Amino acid sequence: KIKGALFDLDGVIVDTAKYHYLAWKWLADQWGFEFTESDNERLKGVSRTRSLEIVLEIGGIVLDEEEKQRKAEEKNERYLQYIRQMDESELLPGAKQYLLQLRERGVRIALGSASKNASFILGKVGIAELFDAVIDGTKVSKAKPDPEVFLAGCRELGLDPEDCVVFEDAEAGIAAAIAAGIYVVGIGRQDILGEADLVIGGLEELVAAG
Ligand code: G16
Ligand code: MG
Repeated sequence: KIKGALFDLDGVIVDTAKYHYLAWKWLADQWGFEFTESDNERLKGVSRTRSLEIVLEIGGIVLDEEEKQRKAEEKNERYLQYIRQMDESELLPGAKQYLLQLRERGVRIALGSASKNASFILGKVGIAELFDAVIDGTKVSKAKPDPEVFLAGCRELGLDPEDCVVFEDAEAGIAAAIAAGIYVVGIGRQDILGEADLVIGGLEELVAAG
């Protein structure tokens, strides 16, 4: 029986990938190269710093450490302009209902996200109080596929990994859950997330299943 559930944020609870995309594209436009939605797939679940490195690689641009830090900050400022506008309507289908169902069953809930803006976003969409623990990019040093974020989540919930389940939309996140020894449900496409123990289209399928 499951005692704890760990949720990724972007792609599982909200679709912030579109705002990350717009903010990175804004930087790419300034540099004068094309940054496509398919390029953006490579940034999902990846830390801000690593995302910038991928974007620079796509554009063939070389920056020193100081410039990289400045550009990462500029991207984040732009991203914040989008997420400041977020509200409950941006929750993905079934997300809130499923969290409420789990709470009714006494399952403890943690967030396991790479984002440094995770707590802010949970507040904006009005579900911060549904989480017993929030592990995000401000708390971990090793990014997914390292298991650190999910192991820290289990620890904060006071549960063993084998009593928990992870919900993830990114390959790196699924690899992180597997490395942590946690049962993992992939949210998205079977052909991309085949490593997961189970793949579903979205949390609304679990709400329907009851
Ligand atoms: C999310 C996104 C990534 C983003 C990362 C860091 O991860 O999927 O694209 O680069 O957070 O975000 P920030 O710049 O806000 O710190 P997750 O783990 O929630 O899917
Ligand atoms: Mg994700």
